[in-house]
Amino acid sequence: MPRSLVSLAPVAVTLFACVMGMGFERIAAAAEAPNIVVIMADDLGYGDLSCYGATALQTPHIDALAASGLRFTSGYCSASTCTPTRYSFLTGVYAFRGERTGIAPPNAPAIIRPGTVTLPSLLQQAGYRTAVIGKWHLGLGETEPNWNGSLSPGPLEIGFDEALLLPTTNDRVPQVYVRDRRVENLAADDPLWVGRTKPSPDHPTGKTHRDTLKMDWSHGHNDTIHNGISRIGFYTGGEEARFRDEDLADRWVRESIALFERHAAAKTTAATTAATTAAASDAGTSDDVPPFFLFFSSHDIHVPRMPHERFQAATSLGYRGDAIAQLDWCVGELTTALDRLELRENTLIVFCSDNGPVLDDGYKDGAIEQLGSHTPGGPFTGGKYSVYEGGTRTPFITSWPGRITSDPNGRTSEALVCTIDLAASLADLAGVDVPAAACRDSENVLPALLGTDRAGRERLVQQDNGQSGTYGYRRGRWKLHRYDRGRARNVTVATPLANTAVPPLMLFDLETDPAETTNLADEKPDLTAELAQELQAILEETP
Ligand code: NG6
Ligand code: CA
Repeated sequence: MPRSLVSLAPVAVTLFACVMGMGFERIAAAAEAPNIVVIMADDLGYGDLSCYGATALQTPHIDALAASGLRFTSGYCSASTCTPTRYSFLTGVYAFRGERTGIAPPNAPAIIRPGTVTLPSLLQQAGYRTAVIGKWHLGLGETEPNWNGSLSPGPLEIGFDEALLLPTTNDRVPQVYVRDRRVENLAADDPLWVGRTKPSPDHPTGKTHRDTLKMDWSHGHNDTIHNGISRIGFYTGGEEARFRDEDLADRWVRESIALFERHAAAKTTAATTAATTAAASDAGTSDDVPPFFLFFSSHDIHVPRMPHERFQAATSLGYRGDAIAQLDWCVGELTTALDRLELRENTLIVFCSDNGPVLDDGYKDGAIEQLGSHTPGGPFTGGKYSVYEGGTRTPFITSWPGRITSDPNGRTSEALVCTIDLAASLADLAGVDVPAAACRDSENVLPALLGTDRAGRERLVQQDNGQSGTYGYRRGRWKLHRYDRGRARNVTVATPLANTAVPPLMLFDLETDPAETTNLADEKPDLTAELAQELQAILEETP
């Protein structure tokens, strides 16, 4: 049992605070709360895991995670692209309410401004030690990133105690790690320059040096070349700071396990200190070490899909499948480490994706040619860039062996939950109040996440990108599509750039037609109008 801080021996308090780098008050609230790990995959579709029905490849570690907890069949991310989903995940606010919440370019400034109440800031307030490891893609810096100086504001200004980042996306420049506020391993005499135009006439690009590439591009992605792959945007310098795409997953895993180990070591130290502080009968115990929140933000399976050599050809699906195998390996490494350190029982793991699947997203990596009978979106239509269900209904798994009971056959939940709900739900779990005006679109669905309630939220707005004017709106079994521009993208998962003409409003019955094939708007004009009004009211809602 955690002890009252009032009775903690001063020496022990100082020690814990020093070990975890935090103040006295932050230890208090969270003493009994579990560690939290949110694993967010990139571009992973509903049908991409064997526990969600894939047969062309196996994902044993993610399947085991699902078998140890709950697998959601109506788990969503809030948008079908990365930046808006991540914005909503961290802030609990729909992306259409924010500014610059569309897909962020390489030199985007910090999109979530300091002072914003966020999931990590709430958890910090509850006493958690918070970290983000992996893809960021939410901008850095005041007006643009200062690549050679302090990359502030960034994650450390909105609630993370530490960060190891892929600053943008793996297909956007630059290919460097950012540690907290600085580019890691940046040599003073080799500054990093990042820009939108070719820096010199002889600067090699995917267009001029196409025959040298180890993976060819199919659309876009033909600017600066790094690691034999041309990217979106231009950069020079920072040679020592650059990573190999093949090594990203290993780095995220190594860094995460080191974090778990630091936590376990702090617990051991605290327990030893408590035992040797004989004079204080009610001294602190290892329970007083603050829990951690880790946002494990995998770059897999975003393009360029370039998994480590040991995963190349691990599946018959080409690099897209091999990247899924690598992602599955990551999950296995994390859970194994938590088991080994005896932290698993008291750690809630949430596994999710930032948007639905895409096949050719700019590189010729065999995703279409080697697809065979695999269906990345499972039973759903559309994928990344789309408000059809395939765009946002994605794998969603919760596991907490100490709290969520398991079932050898795997428990499923039909509750409607979304990554946007993690802010309010995890704040509740950590025992901290969300200020009235904050995280306004985040619903507390904690009972659904823990499997004690089958309902979840009633309605959800889905988006494709920041402020695009394209919306999906689910209320129970009904799904409304609204296209202010009369065009839909990526109606089939293999055609991300296709712009299909569509009516401004469509209505589908997800219960009888999960693939959204039959538009019922003409048959049910009243219901269509009612849902359109509800959606409009949410769009216009002011705090
Ligand atoms: C698009 C890119 C795509 C991907 C996406 C962002 C082109 C033609 N397409 O603009 O390859 O980078 O942005 O993906 O450049 S996300 O998952 O980070 O949202
Ligand atoms: Ca993505």
